[in-house]
Amino acid sequence: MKKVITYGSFDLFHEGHYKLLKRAKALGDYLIVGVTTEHFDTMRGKLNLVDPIMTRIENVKATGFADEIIVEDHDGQKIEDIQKYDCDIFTVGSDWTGKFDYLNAYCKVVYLERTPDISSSLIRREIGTVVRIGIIGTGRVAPRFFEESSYVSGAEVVAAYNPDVESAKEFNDTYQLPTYVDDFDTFLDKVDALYVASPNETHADYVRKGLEAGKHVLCEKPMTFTYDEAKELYDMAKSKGLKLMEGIRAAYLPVFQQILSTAKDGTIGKICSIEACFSRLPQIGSREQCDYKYSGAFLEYGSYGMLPIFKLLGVDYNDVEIDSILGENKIDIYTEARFKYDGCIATAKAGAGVKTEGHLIISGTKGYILVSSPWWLADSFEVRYEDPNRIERHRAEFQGGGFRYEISEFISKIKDTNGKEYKLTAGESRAMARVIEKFMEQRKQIQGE
Ligand code: C2G
Repeated sequence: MKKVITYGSFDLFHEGHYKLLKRAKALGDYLIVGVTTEHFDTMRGKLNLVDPIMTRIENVKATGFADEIIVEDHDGQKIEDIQKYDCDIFTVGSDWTGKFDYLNAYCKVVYLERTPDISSSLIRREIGTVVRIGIIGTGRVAPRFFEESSYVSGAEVVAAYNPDVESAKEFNDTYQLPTYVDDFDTFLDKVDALYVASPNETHADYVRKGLEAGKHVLCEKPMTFTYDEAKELYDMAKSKGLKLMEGIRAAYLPVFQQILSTAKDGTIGKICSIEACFSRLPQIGSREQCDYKYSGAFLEYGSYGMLPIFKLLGVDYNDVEIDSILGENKIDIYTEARFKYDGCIATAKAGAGVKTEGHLIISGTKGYILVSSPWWLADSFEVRYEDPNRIERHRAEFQGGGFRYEISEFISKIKDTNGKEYKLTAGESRAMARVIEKFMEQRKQIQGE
């Protein structure tokens, strides 16, 4: 008996999938179909599938071609399955030509011609599940957002706005966006959602304007400089049924959820100390070095440090002390925010002109979690104990620059109107604004304005 195996997500099951399975079955006598889990698709950077796994399995089953259906949930599983099920042929569509040649060592590999002009992405567009995104601010981060958004199903960047018309035009040309408009209201008409990546002091106004126009908003950190304004904006979003999300990338990386779970499940005992550092040496003349009012170490990177602290210890700390080392124009080149909780001290360190190790250490009564630099872009972490030989290593891969997970979360939130937020809540984001407000008050006193 000739055994054939194939894999896929089979999201929004269509004719291309049907034909592939039919031809796969015809290659042998017995067909095994591996359907991917959501977790596996996230790890391989295929984000925002529409159908849940049970629906996708049912759809494969309904074709009648599969003699057996299995679930694919990790890298390297194909080799295991081929050996375990003693398969003669591995097959997949021609969009993968060459990618699975390494399986020839285990069985015959056949690439079947992909059915043209049909794909899950096209269907998503037809049924209107694509979120049209407009980027505000076409500076350093916008190109990265654009590139990574192309990996998120259901997200499409359609326009970019910048009051500096030349910069917007250049961005439009480079990325060949379908629409170019220099009028802000017309720009808003073209989109369902906004990504705000403009200078820090303009964030809140753009968010407000977007929400007023009925758009969902993903805003770069810091969204506001005051607690009240953060509250006002989140309240406004809620009352209008819109999604508002602060873009602190680390919160959405696959590894971060694992770090939090490990820290909370008792592995390291009671958490007594958290130290989270983020530093970068700014380029000469850059915003981080020169904009002494709205930039500097803490405004640029402080949110990263506060993230694991608020996620693990909550936002009701007893006290916070903020101290800075100042550079030219009294801009902070290094800032530490020390939070005191009952039984725990936590420090967020931010450097823009001072280089620190960019680690995250969560210390407990039984052991500690070490996330090596750069912790905000980690794909692994360690749990360590008194015995230096006892080290538990955890891995959680991510694809690309890690941005796509944040974009994916934004799109999921927009689509899932009832979904509970948990990766970065409005409450945590507001709490960060409260600390930033305190920092800004101290800055004003120091800078004498
Ligand atoms: N397919 C096709 N014609 C289309 C679309 C898809 O023949 N128009 C094929 C794909 O090449 C694949 C199968 O249908 O063999 C399932 O496609 P997807 O659901 O997109 O799954 P994919 O991401 O290709 O996963 O481990 C997973 C596998 O690597 C393939």
